[in-house]
Amino acid sequence: MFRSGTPLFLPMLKIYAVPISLYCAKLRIVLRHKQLDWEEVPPPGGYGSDEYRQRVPAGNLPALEHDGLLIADSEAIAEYLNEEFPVPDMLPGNPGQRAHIRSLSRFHDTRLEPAVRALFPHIAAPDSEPDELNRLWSVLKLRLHQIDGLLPVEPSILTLGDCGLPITATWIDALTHHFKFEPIINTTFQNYLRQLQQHDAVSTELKDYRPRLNKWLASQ
Ligand SMILES: N[C@@H](CCC(=O)N[C@@H](CS)C(=O)NCC(=O)O)C(=O)O
Repeated sequence: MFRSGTPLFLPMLKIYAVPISLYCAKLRIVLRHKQLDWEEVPPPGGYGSDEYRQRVPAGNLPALEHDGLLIADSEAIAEYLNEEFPVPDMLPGNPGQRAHIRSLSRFHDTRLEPAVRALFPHIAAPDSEPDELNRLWSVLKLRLHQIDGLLPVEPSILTLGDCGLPITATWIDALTHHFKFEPIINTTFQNYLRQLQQHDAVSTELKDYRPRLNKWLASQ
């Protein structure tokens, strides 16, 4: 069944991605939820290569090629997909509700996830700078505390604001074990994550992603 005005030939969605990338996993949740077909390819020339930068000047992953367009940044891609493939709507509601969804996304991308990423240099040598590691862990705890007030109470509809959080929570969980810290994800956030997993797009992605991440961490 085609929407009226939809051409019979639908250009393929091509995603530049690497399997372990957090933001690529976030984007796959959007693609899965919208039941889209996509082709996932590694960045030409490799991650961080000049060849990839010639194609995608920002050099980051994921990037999307579709219908002559090239877009980098998971959130810009997600919003594009939501407009191009509007069902199911992942940015629903009135302007205020949509602004809430966007603020959750922004908080994830600019505050919570960077606090996780700041820990990456410590993964290979967890005992080398304990004070710095403890400091970074406290920042992450603060970010988790701050996000509480932004979480939807009933995430019965999966929105763009939700898609990064289960992946980042998977990282936090894995790093908690890796660094041998006490768990820091509180009950409110845990309940929210449990409800998100009712969505096939989230549970399917996590089923693939969690073991991949654990394997990668063990190899570091
Ligand atoms: N805000 C960007 C962040 C993307 C990002 O940091 N991607 C990582 C991989 S998970 C990356 O490409 N890092 C290398 C770089 O930025 O050059 C997004 O949402 O896509």
